[in-house]
Amino acid sequence: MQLLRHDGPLTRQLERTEGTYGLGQVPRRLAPDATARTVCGYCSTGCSLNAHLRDGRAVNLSPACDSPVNHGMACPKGWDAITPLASPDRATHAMVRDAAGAWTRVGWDHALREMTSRFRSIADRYGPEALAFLSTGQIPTEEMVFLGALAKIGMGMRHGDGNTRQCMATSVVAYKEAFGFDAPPYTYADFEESDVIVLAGSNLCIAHPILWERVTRNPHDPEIVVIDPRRTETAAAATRHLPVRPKGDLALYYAVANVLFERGWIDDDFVRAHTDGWEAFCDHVRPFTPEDVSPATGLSPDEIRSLAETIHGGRRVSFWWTMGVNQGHQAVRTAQALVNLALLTGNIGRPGTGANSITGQCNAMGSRLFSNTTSLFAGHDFTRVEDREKIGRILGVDADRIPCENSLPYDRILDEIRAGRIRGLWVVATNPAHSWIHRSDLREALARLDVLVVQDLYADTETAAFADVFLPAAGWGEKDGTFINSERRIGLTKKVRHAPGEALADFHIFRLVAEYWGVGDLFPRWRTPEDVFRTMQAMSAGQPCDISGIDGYDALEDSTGIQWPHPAGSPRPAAERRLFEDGRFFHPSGRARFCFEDPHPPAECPDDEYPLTLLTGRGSSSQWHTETRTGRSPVLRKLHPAGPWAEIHPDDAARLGLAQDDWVTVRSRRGVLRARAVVRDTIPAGQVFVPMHDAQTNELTFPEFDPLSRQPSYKHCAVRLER
Ligand SMILES: Nc1nc2c(c(=O)[nH]1)N[C@H]1C(S)=C(S)[C@@H](COP(=O)(O)OP(=O)(O)OC[C@H]3O[C@@H](n4cnc5c(=O)[nH]c(N)nc54)[C@H](O)[C@@H]3O)O[C@H]1N2
Ligand SMILES: Nc1nc2c(c(=O)[nH]1)N[C@H]1C(S)=C(S)[C@@H](COP(=O)(O)OP(=O)(O)OC[C@H]3O[C@@H](n4cnc5c(=O)[nH]c(N)nc54)[C@H](O)[C@@H]3O)O[C@H]1N2
Ligand code: SF4
Ligand SMILES: [Mo]
Repeated sequence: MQLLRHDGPLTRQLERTEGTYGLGQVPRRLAPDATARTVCGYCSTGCSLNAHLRDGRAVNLSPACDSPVNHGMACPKGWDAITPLASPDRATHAMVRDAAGAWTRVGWDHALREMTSRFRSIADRYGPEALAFLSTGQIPTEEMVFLGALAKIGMGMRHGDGNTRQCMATSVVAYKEAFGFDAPPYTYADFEESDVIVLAGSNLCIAHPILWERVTRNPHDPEIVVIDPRRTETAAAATRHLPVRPKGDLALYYAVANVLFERGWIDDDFVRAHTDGWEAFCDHVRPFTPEDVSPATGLSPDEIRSLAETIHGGRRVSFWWTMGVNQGHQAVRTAQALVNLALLTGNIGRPGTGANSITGQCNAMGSRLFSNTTSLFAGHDFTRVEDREKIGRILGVDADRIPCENSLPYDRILDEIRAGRIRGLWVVATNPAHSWIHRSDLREALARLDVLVVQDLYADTETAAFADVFLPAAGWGEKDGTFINSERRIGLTKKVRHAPGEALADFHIFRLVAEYWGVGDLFPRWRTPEDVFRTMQAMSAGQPCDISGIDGYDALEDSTGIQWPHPAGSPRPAAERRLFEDGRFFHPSGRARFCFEDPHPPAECPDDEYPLTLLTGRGSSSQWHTETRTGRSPVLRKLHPAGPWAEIHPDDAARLGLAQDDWVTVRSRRGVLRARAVVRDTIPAGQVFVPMHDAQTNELTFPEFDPLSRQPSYKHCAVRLER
């Protein structure tokens, strides 16, 4: 079978390295019956897994015991990660839509010509700004680098963003402003070394089960405070639950700071030596007394004071947050309010401390640093000429080819599509027609495009339904590369089986698109992911995320993953490291900054017509997002209730005469969801929780965004229930 008719040097080389898709061949570098260490491709915990090969393909997985990440543990998704890959409905061939709108199966040559010629005619007519891409936190960093370089330097695109906007943008901005760089400071050992653990808007038991296992290994009998409107699995297992009113966090953390100042419970020496802006912050929080904020937070003044006392009483206090904080209308300031508490009390840079944002996807951290979307490679700045020149030199391209402006954020890219100014879109490893906030807006935008290219493992996703060209991709386990986990650990993920049919690694798809676009020679040194890794190392030199000291993939293979930074010439890194041990932050002054702002209510609050607040989030540890992968595993499907469900307080259920398991309609001003009622007092009266895994959920959500991070506020809108 001939892979490609196009006869450039890259395609010829690709055929040599991949063969005719290499079906049945032994993956490179591995013996046919080897056990290969790899990193899980679902969540950002980054569990180390052993893939057990028979005749050259992985038949089973087990958690690695010697890993400092997971200590021999894995959650159901990790154990069963092969099943979705082996599913018979994997996409095996490229497809294009015919004039009648039906899919036609085509070869790569046809699909790539179709994609590049249609993109080219848009660029010729409207300029390259009329093309954009949306990518992901779920492919190896090397693939992100290739896409970022190809799209923005090779093809001249200006705009490209990723699903990390839906997820981590808030933490990125919060850290950049507070610390001077997007730098989560912790190492997972901190979960075991704290005597007080504050989990804000994080359902660790469900979303990061192995990190919760790390908490349970803590020998210091820690106080575990969960701040979440719902009594989640995590809250139920904690020592204290503070059922904050939705979006009451900002006022709450300011009130805690107020108490700390009032009582003189701040670490004066640390604050004076290592921070800027604390006096102004002290003035700012003065009006936020526990009494005043009690209604907005839904907590009693005593509960608020007691939280301050607990923080003061702890010697090693760690603050952790996830989407309950990041997805909000004032999310950046809320994340920074937690950072401020850590700074005020000197709880940073020591074991068991930190202001710690937990990431979501396996490689969200890779995307934040290397996808060339919101920042230029390795945390550089598109708008700085020195940065463009440095990156241009390393890539061997003229710095003038690198955009000198930042990309539009995701929601603005959609606005541009609606306005007809972006006409061609390339969607890689994300399913926004399900996951985007108020998804009907996005679906309407997708329908307006001249050309939509979707690159995925499966052709039946909600987003692929809108595509004109579909490119079949190899998934996790079917390609090599690196992921960066929540604690900044870079680990190798490996090809342990072959992708089905003609599906190719995203890496190779990008190389082919480069060649078909006529810019294959821009990246002559990038034949393998490891070549790109070497370039990433060079780009990172001198940055806070410097990884120039890692001796390529061999060093990663010989270790249990290496946390950044590891600059060239630095000593062999310890297994666990945290940042800021010397009290120096990344601002030029070396000091951290207090950042703050007055709280205000979300745009859509409950009223007479829609009297309930809708919260959304993860439903179970066996479901992953839009369920393209986990939905294909019979085992994982058995581990959660079938169909959409809505968690409803008994009082709200009684008012409607709803019983357990009854069908209920959840209606917002924008759409409806039919779900089974789960009636229980784990949710406060006046609130409803719906998992994000059903596509209808985002029919309901209200498109409000944090003004600084442009992250969607998925966890607040008004709904009503109907029988
Ligand atoms: N099983 C599974 N694990 C996953 C994922 C998955 O899809 N499935 N996805 C991964 C990804 S990408 C991410 S980003 C993480 C997300 O991990 P988490 O953020 O832990 O998960 P969520 O359920 O989205 O939200 C956490 C909690 O925020 C609460 N919350 C809602 N509003 C507020 C509020 O105003 N204040 C506070 N304090 N809390 C609030 C919700 O009740 C919810 O329990 O999970 C990762 N892990
Ligand atoms: N209501 C509500 N909505 C939410 C959230 C919420 O809490 N509430 N959370 C938001 C958050 S935090 C996130 S991160 C997003 C996630 O939203 P999405 O990114 O849309 O969700 P996924 O299902 O993970 O989509 C990943 C897609 O990539 C494909 N894929 C997987 N691996 C590969 C690969 O190697 N290559 C290629 N080409 N494709 C691959 C999968 O088949 C799937 O179609 O959802 C957001 N949406
Ligand atoms: S906790 Fe996360 S990284 Fe670990 S096995 Fe589960 S999904 Fe994979
Ligand atoms: Mo996420």
